[in-house]
Order: sequence, then structure tokens, then C-alpha cells
Amino acid sequence: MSPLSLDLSPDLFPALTEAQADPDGPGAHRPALRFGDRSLTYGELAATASPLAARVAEAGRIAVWATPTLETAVAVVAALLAGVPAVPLNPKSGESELGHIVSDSAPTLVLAAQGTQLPPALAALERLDIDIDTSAPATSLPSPGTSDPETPALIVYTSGTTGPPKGAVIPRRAIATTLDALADAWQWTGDDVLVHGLPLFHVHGLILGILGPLRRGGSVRHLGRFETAGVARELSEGATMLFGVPTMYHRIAETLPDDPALAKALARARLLVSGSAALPVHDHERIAQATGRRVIERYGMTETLMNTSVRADGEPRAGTVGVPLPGVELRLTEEDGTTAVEAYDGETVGEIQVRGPNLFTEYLNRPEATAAAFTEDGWFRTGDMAVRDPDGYVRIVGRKATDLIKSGGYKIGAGEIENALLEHPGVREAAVTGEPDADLGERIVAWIVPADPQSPPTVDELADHVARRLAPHKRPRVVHHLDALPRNDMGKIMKRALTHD
Ligand code: MCA
Ligand code: AMP
Repeated sequence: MSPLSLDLSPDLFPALTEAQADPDGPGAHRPALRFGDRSLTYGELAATASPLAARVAEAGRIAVWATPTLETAVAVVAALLAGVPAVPLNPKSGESELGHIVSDSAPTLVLAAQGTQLPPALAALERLDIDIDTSAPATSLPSPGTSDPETPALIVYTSGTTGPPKGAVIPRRAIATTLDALADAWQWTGDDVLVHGLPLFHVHGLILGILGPLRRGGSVRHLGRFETAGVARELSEGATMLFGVPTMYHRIAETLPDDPALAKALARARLLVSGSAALPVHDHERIAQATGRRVIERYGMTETLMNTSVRADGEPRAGTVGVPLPGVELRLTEEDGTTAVEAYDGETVGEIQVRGPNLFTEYLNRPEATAAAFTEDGWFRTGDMAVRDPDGYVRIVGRKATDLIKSGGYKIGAGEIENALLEHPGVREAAVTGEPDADLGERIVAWIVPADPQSPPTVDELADHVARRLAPHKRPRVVHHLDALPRNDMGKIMKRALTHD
């Protein structure tokens, strides 16, 4: 493993700075971003993001209506140039989720693409349209906010086991170091062209998928929405890397037998990377068989950004997430949460704890949750359970909390769905679990005691109810009706007793 020198300089995007300084130079003409048939070179990105940065520079915090569009990428780059923290909002968030995020993060402005209609939950915020005008002269940016690596760059909301999502405050330092560690692990350079169709309100799609290529001086082509045809097209037209969640690779594996063009395109890629959840070995093998290429996995978390990866120069090993990234300290701990597991035997299970410059600073407005997330000596408790192979490869074997569900690569707390279901007049009691799903990894299952057993609410009714309040990906896919929920003597719901038979 090569040592990593930490670059904590304030300049997150040297290629953009160069294009700004020399608008006629070759660097300014290099492609940066492409969404469908709209694209920006580094020069054009500088010209459009820097005036926007100047306009938001005085804002305390901004929200970005994070549609999968060029506008979102420009808005986030502008916020980073200005040194103003940005809160990316899922444009499919329902009213109560959005209301919570806006009141918790208290942005002074919301940035949205021109012509986008914003929901009532954002009505009280001042709105600034993102206008992509590449003919405007690039403004230079003397901003004091950009000089401190600890300045919050992004606040990304992530679900916990109970209660509403928490805002993870991610400083500039974490973004720079995680992207540089990945560059080292993946031999990621400015010559790479990334393709993906990930959402832009989470770490995977936004930090790795947009800011990653920009930090390297390379380019990204976003598909707008994930489709195997788009992947095949871009990889056969010069893209070198693909990022996706396991559901996307599962859909690729399903399509491959009938799509030789997709197989050929994947075979040409330099690197196929999966993350956000475990990619089943079966899908790994199907892709390897059809394309001759092995998908590599990396492991991260909103709070920690990236922790481990299979390296481009390492042995790809299905079922593992590779080795700790440069700069990341990783240990497994016993049940007490403080005693380190020393074994590298592929058998001894412990909780993964990490320490390093890739970590978030805090949960916004949640000092107690922040304190509980760390040990006294600064290790972050991930809640993921793993073993280590003799050569250090990490295998994730489970999760400490049963009340966290990973569906389609999204982390979803059972508690927030239960609370939403209980607001439905037809529901008296509710419990939510995750069950294995070939496509989504896990699917959300609701167990409800209907208020009126003669006319229980339908699955569609409850799915719409949750989608409207929280987000469509949090909707239950299956609903079971029960006379009563199984409870222990203390009255606590026994989720392990919730099975079909
Ligand atoms: C369906 N829809 C609905 C309803 N039902 N809308 C309203 N009410 C309903 N009842 C809509 C959906 O919004 C969506 O709209 C469409 O119908 C299909 O929904 P669905 O079947 O749920 O999703 P899908 O299109 O099949 O999505 C699969 C997916 C997606 C593309 C794999 O799950 C995905 O993008 N996952 C990525 C998650 C991710 O990025 N995770 C990173 C976080 P429409 O058709 O308009 O879309 S983890 C992370 O960042 C860490 C650091 C890490 O390690 O990476
Ligand atoms: P999030 O909180 O949405 O950022 O999701 C982080 C969680 O995703 C981690 O704590 C892991 O449980 C899971 N995760 C991310 N990458 C992987 C991977 N490659 N394999 C298994 N689980 C993963």
C-alpha cells in the first residue's frame, strides 16, 4: 500500500482553479460534467459556478434541491467554492421528512433549477434559481470560508434506528482525504471518465460520483436515471469507470445473458465499483462470467465517507470490501465496544470501528448522538459486524442494529416508517422489518394491527402514505395484518417473532 500524503489545502478542485486562472488554456476545454445532452467543460463550470458562489457567499447555509441534473452539480460546486455548507435535499422527500430536514438544518436559501416547482415545506425559504450561463465571465473568489479544512462542506441526512434522520456534518477535510485515498486505491486520474445513475443527495452519488471526478480533473457522465442501456452506451463510448449500488449490478447481471453489447461494454471498463450495501457473490460471479471483469467493492458510510476498498492493484475477492484505505485506521471490537479483536482468522466477528481524517465532525444539533457514536478515544462505531482474512481483507457479515434496513442501497430506519404508519387512521399498531430481496438486497415489510380488522388498509394505501410523508424508497413493499404484535413481558415488540409462518 502506498502512503498517502494528506492534502488539506483549501483548493478542493485544482482543475477548476486552473481553468479559472487560464480560461483559454487547454485545461479549460477539458470536459467536466455531462448529464444527457447537456455538458460543461472546466472553463464553463468555472464560468457558471463562480458567479453563483459569489451570490451565496454570505448565506449561512444553503439547501440544494438535488435533482439528478447539471444544476445540482453546479450548485454544490458553487457552495464549496464559496465555503458555504450545502444541504442536498432528496426531491422525492415527502412533507414530514422535508419539514424535519429544513427545520433542523435551517438553511437561509434554497437553490433549485429554473422552472422547478418546490413543495410547500420549502415555501418559507428564499429561492435562488440555478441558471447555467456559460457566457458569464468567471468571478474570482477571495472567500475566507474556504481556507479552513474543518469548514462544514455538506450536511447529509442519514437514517438511524429510531426518530427522524440526522444531519451528518461533513467537513472539506473529509471530502478531500477520502477522494485522494480512493485515487490511490483505484489509480483514479484525470483521464478517467466515470458513468453512473446514482441519486445526488447521498455520499455515493454526490461526493464520490460528482466531486470525485472533479477533484481529479476528470469527467463524469450522469445517466439521469439508472438504466443498463445507458451504462452500455457510455462504457462503449469512452467511459472508463462505473459506480453503482448492488441493485444496479444485480439488474446488470440479470440483463447480461440477453445483451451482448452490455457485456462487451463492461469488458472494456477499467474499473467497476459497487458500494452502499453488499453485492451478493452470485451477482459477482454472473458478471465475471459474462464479461471477464470483476466488480470491486468498497465500504463506506455517510459519517465516515470511505473506509475500505479492494484496490485496483489488489486481488479482487468477491464477498469482501478489501483493505483499509490509506489514512484510515480500522479495528474490530468485542461486544464491550472497546476491546480490540486481534485475530485475522476469517472467523472472529467484531464491530468495525474507524478513525481518521475521513470522518464527519458531528450530527447537527445532536451532541448526545454524536458523543454516543464515538468511543472515548475517538473511534467511530459503525455498527457493522465483520471478520478479517489473514491478509487484512475485511468481510462484512452483518449489522448490530436489526432496526436498520438497506434497500436499494438506501439506509432506512424501521422506527421512522413505524411512526409514519401509526399516523394512518387505519393502523392501530405497526412494526417494520427488512427481509431478503434479490433485487433490493432487503425489502421493507410492515406488520400492522388494523384499527378495523374488517377493512384493513391496502398495501398501496400504506405505501402511498409513507411515500408522501417520508420518501418513496421508504415505502413498505409487503404488508401483513395481525391481530396483535408479539410482545415480551415488558411490552416490547419481539421483531424476531415476526415471520410468515
Ligand atoms: C413508486 N414510486 C412512487 C411510489 N411507488 N412514488 C410515490 N409514491 C409511491 N407509492 C416511484 C419512485 O419514486 C420511482 O420514481 C419509481 O416509482 C420506481 O421506484 P422504485 O421501484 O422504488 O425504485 P427503482 O427505480 O427501482 O430504484 C432502484 C435504484 C434506487 C435505482 C437502485 O434504489 C437507487 O437509486 N438507489 C441508490 C441508493 C444510494 O445512492 N445510496 C447511497 C447511500 P422515478 O421513476 O421517478 O424514479 S449509502 C452511501 O452514500 C454510503 C456512503 C455508501 O457506502 O455508498
Ligand atoms: P449510509 O448510512 O446510507 O451511508 O450507509 C452506510 C452503510 O452501508 C454501512 O454502515 C454498511 O452497513 C453499508 N455498506 C456500505 N458499503 C457496503 C459494502 N460494500 N458492503 C456491505 N455493506 C456496505
